[in-house]
Amino acid sequence: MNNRTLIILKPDSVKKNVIGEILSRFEKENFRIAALKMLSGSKELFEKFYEIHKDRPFFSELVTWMSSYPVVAAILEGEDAINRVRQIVGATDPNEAAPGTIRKIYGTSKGENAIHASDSWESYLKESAILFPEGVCFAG
Ligand code: IDP
Ligand code: MG
Repeated sequence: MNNRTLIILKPDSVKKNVIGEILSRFEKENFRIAALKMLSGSKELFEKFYEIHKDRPFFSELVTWMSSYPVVAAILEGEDAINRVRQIVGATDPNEAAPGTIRKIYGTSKGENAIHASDSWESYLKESAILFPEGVCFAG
């Protein structure tokens, strides 16, 4: 399966007041928003979410930052969603991201890079179970 993915508009995007702009970009790229919420996640929630990075030097900074301010999480539905959304999102470091990608437009640093997007179907299943345990609100 590859027709859904999960994104998080990170604290920097919410602070910059570009939630609508970024969601609109995905709608224009033919994705449907299948679930959507704003949340203030705890450190524990983001420790679980980013568990794969627990031994990386930036882990503590990342978890503290993600839990420091509200974020917006969404499940996007569309053909080849995982790969297409990662392309639209761009490289982790906004300085290295291709022109026109969300991280190039809105990101400021490798840490504060505007948006998260699932990197595989397995990641999507894990991430959506954490952030949307109630499931999607809409399909099709
Ligand atoms: P990705 O989000 O492009 O998949 P990952 O390497 O999986 O990038 O890292 C997860 C998140 O951790 C990044 O989006 C970024 O917010 C943060 N991060 C990654 N590398 C660094 C770093 O070197 N310094 C600070 N934060 C980082
Ligand atoms: Mg990643």
